Amino acid sequence: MKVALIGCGFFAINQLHGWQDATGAELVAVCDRDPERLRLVQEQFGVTRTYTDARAMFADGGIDTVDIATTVQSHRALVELAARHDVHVICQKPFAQTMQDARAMVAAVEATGKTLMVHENFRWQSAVRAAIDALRAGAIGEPFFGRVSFRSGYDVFTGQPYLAAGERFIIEDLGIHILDIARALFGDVRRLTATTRRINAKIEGEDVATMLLEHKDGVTCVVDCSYATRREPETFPESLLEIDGTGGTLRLDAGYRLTIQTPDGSETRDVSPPVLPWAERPWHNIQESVALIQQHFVDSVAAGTQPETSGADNVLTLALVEAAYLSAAEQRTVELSEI
Ligand code: NAD
Ligand code: 89Y
Repeated sequence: MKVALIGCGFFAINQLHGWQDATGAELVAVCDRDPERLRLVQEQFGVTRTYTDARAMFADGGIDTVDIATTVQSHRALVELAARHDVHVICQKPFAQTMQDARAMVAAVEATGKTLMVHENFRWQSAVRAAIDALRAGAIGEPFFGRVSFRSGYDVFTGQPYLAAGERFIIEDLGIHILDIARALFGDVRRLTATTRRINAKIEGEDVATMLLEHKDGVTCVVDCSYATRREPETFPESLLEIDGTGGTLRLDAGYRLTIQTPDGSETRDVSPPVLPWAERPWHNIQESVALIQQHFVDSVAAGTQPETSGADNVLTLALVEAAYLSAAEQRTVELSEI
């Protein structure tokens, strides 16, 4: 699979390493409208085909898949451009600024018969995946309660300054991943209630969000996110889990400790992610999930199957984001059928 990447910014470095490590894929071109970013990436990764304009890159051809690693404002135009050139598409989260844009992008790629995946990688973090696998294997029976929690005081604004400037912050940027983990664990959602707060006066958007999800299969789940929580140990970027089931409980605690308790006893496993050769703490958890989701994409296309976080699937995660903002603004429970 010949892969081209658009948007050589802060996070794309991980994706470029992921492509170098992937089996069955080759990075053939990179594009960034900023020539300086392009130069840095060309030097680091030795890619010879470089472009400041995505249209010129597609016009030159020789691309099977485009990996869009830009921020959300450019996603729709780039996904539709890619669809016009009949290539498979990966698009970073948040997929779209509106549900209308998200649905239009899904339709545009669907019409070509190519594969569209949203780079929704948190469910691929190996510790989270260990919990998903245990739950799906029935380790604690039928789940009826869940808590998916991400609370941190880590400074994300130095690396990603745009996060401080948006009217929306934590639900759109980070909560989207945590909501997606809830979907991976408990399936789709019927209704949602949310509250938000802004604690950090130096940013525009909300940095605390607490959401109550009623899943269609009967699970009640609390999804709580904060970038205003200063505590030791600092757990960035760990997602912590507590799940009660009819046959036991499952916890993913700080330090990547997975505990499963049943009437037969309690077992705790260390499910720490590896630190890949190009990764660094504390980001290694996210970085490994980037490599894993990209390999999953290559394998899905080769097998002719849909990736877990296909465009159509991710529209349902995006709907939770929209429902949470609507719920917080109108101080009411939102039915997902409204979104
Ligand atoms: P960034 O601003 O550092 O990088 C974006 C790059 O895209 C910039 O270099 C910019 O010049 C380029 N660009 C923008 N529009 C372009 C266009 N039309 N054509 C060519 N180049 C263009 O942003 P970032 O922090 O790297 O974030 C990128 C995306 O990754 C965001 O959507 C963010 O939410 C997401 N992200 C995901 C994760 C994750 O774990 N999945 C983590 C961090 C960031
Ligand atoms: O942009 C965010 C993401 O997707 O994961 C963590 C992050 O970098 C900061 O919240």
